[in-house]
Amino acid sequence: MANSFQKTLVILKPDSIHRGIVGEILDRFEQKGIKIVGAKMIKMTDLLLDKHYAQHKGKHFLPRLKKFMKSLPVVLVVLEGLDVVRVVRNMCGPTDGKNAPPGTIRGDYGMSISANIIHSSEDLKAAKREIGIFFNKNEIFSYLRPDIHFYYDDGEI
Ligand code: FUP
Repeated sequence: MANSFQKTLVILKPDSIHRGIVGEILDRFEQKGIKIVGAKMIKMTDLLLDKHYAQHKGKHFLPRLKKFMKSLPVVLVVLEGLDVVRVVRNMCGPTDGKNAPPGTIRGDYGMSISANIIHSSEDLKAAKREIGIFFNKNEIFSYLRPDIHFYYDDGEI
């Protein structure tokens, strides 16, 4: 597999679970030609959230955000694909669902800046850090999805 294949972390937040749209959202990634290489459901803890949201330490919205993120379990997913960090960020859309364009996940499902359905890693460095917070190496899988060649030009992969 070419080097520019990347992995990114997606978190389906408590509002996704509450609203029963986890499957629909994962379906979008699978249909885009992005591979699921890790998945689990967990209940967030303060320790995990403090690590994950380290760059937001001290921000006014953090206490509410942490309360929200602990309100129900979340589904953690590692996705793999060409330029997948950027592609998945674009699919999620801007932070505030009210500003997110139709066609994006936040634009199609959300009206909130805090209950905003989904998290995806901002860049490759963040993706590596965030995957390391939630997944052991043996929880991430490498397998062939036989249809994957149909999503790319031969020269791309
Ligand atoms: P994003 O990268 O789009 O997920 O957004 P940020 O990293 O800027 O913010 C992380 C999370 O903090 C968002 F998903 C929602 C929450 N947040 C708020 O609740 N209020 C704000 O004003 C900004 C962010």
